[in-house]
Amino acid sequence: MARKKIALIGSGQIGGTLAHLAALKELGDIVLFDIVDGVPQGKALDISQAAPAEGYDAKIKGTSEYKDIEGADVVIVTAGVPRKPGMSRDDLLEINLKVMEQVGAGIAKYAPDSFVICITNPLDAMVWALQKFSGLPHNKVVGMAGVLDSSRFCHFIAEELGVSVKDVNAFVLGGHGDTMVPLARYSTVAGIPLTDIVKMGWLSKEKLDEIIQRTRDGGAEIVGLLKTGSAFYAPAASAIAMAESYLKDKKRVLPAAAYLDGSYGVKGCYVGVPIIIGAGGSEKVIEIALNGSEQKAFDNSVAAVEGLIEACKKIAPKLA
Ligand code: A3D
Repeated sequence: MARKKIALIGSGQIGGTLAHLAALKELGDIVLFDIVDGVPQGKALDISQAAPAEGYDAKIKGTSEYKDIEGADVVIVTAGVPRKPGMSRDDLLEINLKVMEQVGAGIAKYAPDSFVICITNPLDAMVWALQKFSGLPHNKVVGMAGVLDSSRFCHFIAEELGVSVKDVNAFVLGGHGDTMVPLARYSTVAGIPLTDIVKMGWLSKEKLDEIIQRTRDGGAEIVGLLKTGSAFYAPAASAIAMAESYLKDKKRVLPAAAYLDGSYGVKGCYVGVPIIIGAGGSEKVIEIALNGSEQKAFDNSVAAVEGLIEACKKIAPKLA
């Protein structure tokens, strides 16, 4: 069986890390694409030269031509600009929307059968626009944010309780922004919901609230520390988990920005919800029951995403 092909549109901080992780996991051959000539070629050569030391087999090519992504099984999109300190994800809307138009055209022409994972911010609006610009089916275009946000939540919980991250399962719903909804009731340590862990006195309510807020601000905390650019190791690892689930038909249940056509009472936009990712792409949206305050927080998050989509339509009327 021929190796799978993974195309990475954008070869910056996340793109380079994605290429390295995909190679280490031997997910397939890799094409790094970027408009800045030399960067994808340089990173491809560097990662290829790490192969003998690491012992992986993968062909890695750097390119500035869309035709090289032809036939890709998975396309992961990070093209665009990241945040600088003081900027919100939404400040990137106008510039990254133009980038999505070019990327969508490239995917439509050369990789129309691929599974597309968008990472470019503001995530929920960009994945919506990328699906429109590419014309690929909704189940084949998803956004990566929930795995990352949940991973951050997990890390903070595991660190606070002094337990292995392997035993922590955390859930974050909604848009990837300040309105995201970390769900304590559906987040567990070895199956015990965090709400029960608070009742048991293992974690205080104040500490849990602090962790929830730190999760919401997780991206900004790293932007503030790095000063140039935003997080890239954890975002790349999160997208690779999604790509692997698709390529190996693992049917993992992962939170991701998925197209909602009525579930959760939402129609026509991408929002972070749990989905099953398998060979069919986004195979099923899992609709979990929300209580009053969770529903309110989710609705608030959906409203923020809808606002961004309206802003996209104003900038690019053909999306309307
Ligand atoms: P960066 O290192 O700047 O890489 C972006 C790359 O995109 C650069 O190499 C650019 O040359 C390239 N690029 C720009 N325009 C185009 C174009 N038209 N076609 C192809 N390539 C282009 O950024 P990064 O890798 O750190 O981040 C990439 C994106 O991911 C940004 O929008 C971030 O805000 C976003 N991001 C999202 C998350 C989520 O959880 C959703 C987390 C972290 C970063």
